[in-house]
Amino acid sequence: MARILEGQLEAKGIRIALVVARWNEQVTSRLLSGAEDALLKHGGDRDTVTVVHVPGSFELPLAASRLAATGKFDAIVALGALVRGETPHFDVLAATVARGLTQAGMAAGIPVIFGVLTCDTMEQAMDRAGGKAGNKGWDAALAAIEMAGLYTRLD
Ligand code: DLZ
Repeated sequence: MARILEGQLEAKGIRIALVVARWNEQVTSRLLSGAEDALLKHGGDRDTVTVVHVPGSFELPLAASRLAATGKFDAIVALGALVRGETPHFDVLAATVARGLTQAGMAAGIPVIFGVLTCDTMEQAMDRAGGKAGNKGWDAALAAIEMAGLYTRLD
């Protein structure tokens, strides 16, 4: 019989930092609410949740990497909303942010979760921030809870 290792959706005692981009705040504030709801509804405690605001998604990996290096968190959730404009700026940002968040998690050895929307329109972004397509902030927080639990089992 195989030995199965997986994280549970139990947030009690897990120290989580939510790093939130202010750009497209009408979207990111909803992602933040969704993430906070998910943590509290899965046994998390307000005292173990830290919220950090940064100007835009480009700054998410910078703050996530710094927070991860403190050793004070079991997981970090990066929340942002990239909405395509008329220039290739969006593609550059999306790739840079994804790579930066991956590197931050790998370097520090804790899960850094990608809760960044990459959408063509603001309508698509709002749909994914508590609208008809759910709330990706909630989903990202669940991934953080599960991965933080899994990491303790992998050690
Ligand atoms: C500059 C910029 C643009 C054009 N679009 C977005 C976006 O859709 N979502 C987002 O989170 N941030 C955007 N930014 C801001 C950059 O992420 C960054 O904050 C600035 O370039 C300053 O480094």
